[in-house]
Amino acid sequence: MVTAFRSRLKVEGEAVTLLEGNTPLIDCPRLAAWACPGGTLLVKYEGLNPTGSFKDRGMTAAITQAAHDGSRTVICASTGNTAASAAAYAARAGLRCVVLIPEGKVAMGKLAGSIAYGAQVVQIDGSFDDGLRLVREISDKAPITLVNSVNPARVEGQKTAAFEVNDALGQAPDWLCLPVGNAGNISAYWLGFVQDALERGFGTPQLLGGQAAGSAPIVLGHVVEEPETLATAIRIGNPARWFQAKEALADSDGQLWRVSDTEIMEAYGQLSRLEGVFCEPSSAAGVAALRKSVLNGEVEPEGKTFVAVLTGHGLKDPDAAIAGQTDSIAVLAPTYDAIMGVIE
Ligand code: AN7
Repeated sequence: MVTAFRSRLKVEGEAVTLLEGNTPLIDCPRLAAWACPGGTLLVKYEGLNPTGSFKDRGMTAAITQAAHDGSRTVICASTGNTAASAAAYAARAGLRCVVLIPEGKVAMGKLAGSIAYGAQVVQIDGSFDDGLRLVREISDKAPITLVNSVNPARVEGQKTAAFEVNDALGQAPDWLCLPVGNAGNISAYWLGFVQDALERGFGTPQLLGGQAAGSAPIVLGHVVEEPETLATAIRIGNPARWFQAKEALADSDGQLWRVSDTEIMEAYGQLSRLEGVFCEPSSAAGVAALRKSVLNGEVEPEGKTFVAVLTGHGLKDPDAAIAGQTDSIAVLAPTYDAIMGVIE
């Protein structure tokens, strides 16, 4: 667990940790010129956590608490990153881990993680939302601990990201931009910022969330029965922390945008091509929402500081990066002239 913050988190037990957290906050001036001209844009590169996503912050806390409580088995439903993270921390604690994933909708790097860390992987012919309903029922009826973000320890651990942003900037940013799926992360950031405001006197940012257009229940105000998006991590139609996300958005005077897959993939491409920062498609939804809000005149970027949370590493979803691109990579004769022929 992010040891420096341990005393500020409501979690009991000897830490089950992979030394998560302490991720870099990277200044991205070229991306800022594209997304929020006149403003400063920094990205919190959460893909550099041990299993490649922000989920490790909450998972170290949830598994620490589960082990302390004497649990032998943990379970989660997942679009992929929660599963990989739960699998790793359960392995570290010697607990059994079961993960439910929607068949065919989990990116390769996430599935690889869950398998490598030794979880029991169960695919369901259904959505993430079906999976979450099932694991709630299973954890109610059987002695199995639920480690989705409805578990309060998850949110405790995830708050550390807000503390780190404040530490790095010496104050809260004006805006915090992030993707919204099951809405655990946006809820946790808000709790973290509010706690830091009380305990250390930092201000609080306005929150700016992005939901994929085909999976935007909170923006639309109703459950989406069959969510669809290329950003499979946030392919969620009935978020568990819907109410908390609404509250956080209202309390922070925030905004929540619906961004199309095209807008998400554009932001995803700009991040890696303009700044050398490779995230998975879902992670770019916060940047896409920022650009959209600026283009629509709803956010005035001049002189403002924006932090965009990049929730997962680009290598989680190699298929998204190479889709349609491999055919254009020529195979040449291994000669000087052939190679120079395409460089010049
Ligand atoms: C890369 O792994 O829900 O709004 O089961 O993997 O806190 O759900 C993942 C979510 C954003 C959305 N970016 O965060 C799961 C899962 C990435 C993610 C989100 C997820 P929440």
